[in-house]
Amino acid sequence: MSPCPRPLPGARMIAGRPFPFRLEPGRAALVIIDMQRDFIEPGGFGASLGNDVSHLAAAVGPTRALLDAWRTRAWPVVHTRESHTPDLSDCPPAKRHRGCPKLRIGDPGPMGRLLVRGEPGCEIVPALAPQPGEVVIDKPGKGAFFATPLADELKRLGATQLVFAGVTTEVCVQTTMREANDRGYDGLLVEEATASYFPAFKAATIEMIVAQGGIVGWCAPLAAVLEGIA
Ligand code: C5J
Repeated sequence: MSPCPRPLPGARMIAGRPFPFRLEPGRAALVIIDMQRDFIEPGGFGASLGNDVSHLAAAVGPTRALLDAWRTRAWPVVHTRESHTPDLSDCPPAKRHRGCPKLRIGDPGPMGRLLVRGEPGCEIVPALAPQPGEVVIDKPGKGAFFATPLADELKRLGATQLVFAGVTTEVCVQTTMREANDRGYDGLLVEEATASYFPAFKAATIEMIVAQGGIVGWCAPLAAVLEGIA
């Protein structure tokens, strides 16, 4: 029986689930979701919701390893930030007023106004700071395609496959992966390069993605991705 999927000349086979992922060099963008201080560090938006932010730190190093691999090869890199304009005109009241957090989006905290563009907390953590030439998408929603130029940017870059890292696994990462899937992209989530405030939710999300023959996409360990593209 022939392997599924069949290797193509020039493609790199990544040992993923539920099947090997056939990565096409230069056409696979690394999409790093919301690795912002507001989610990862104490005092930010994630902490204001009552989360234990220490769970997210583990994803920074593996994401950096992916970023280095993509940068070395000059493959496309996209960073996203969940963020709002200072007047909050792009933040629906339903989002701002949900629940009973200590601080709401736009309120001043130790790292500036929560999830507001230009504030220190809204920035991507220093280890993953975008470099010139890399795309940065400010997104008002959980999904990175909603109300953003992401699709146009991917077209400009010639990207047809998306390799995902970032936080949080079951919220913005999974939402974006599902949006991408519906738009015809092949998506691969790198397991150590994503994290959740709830480790059980991360594990469940990975299972949801790969179930039913990869109904949302693929998942693979970092080592398999680095080995596959080496
Ligand atoms: C959340 C995100 N969890 N980036 N945002 O509100 O996942």
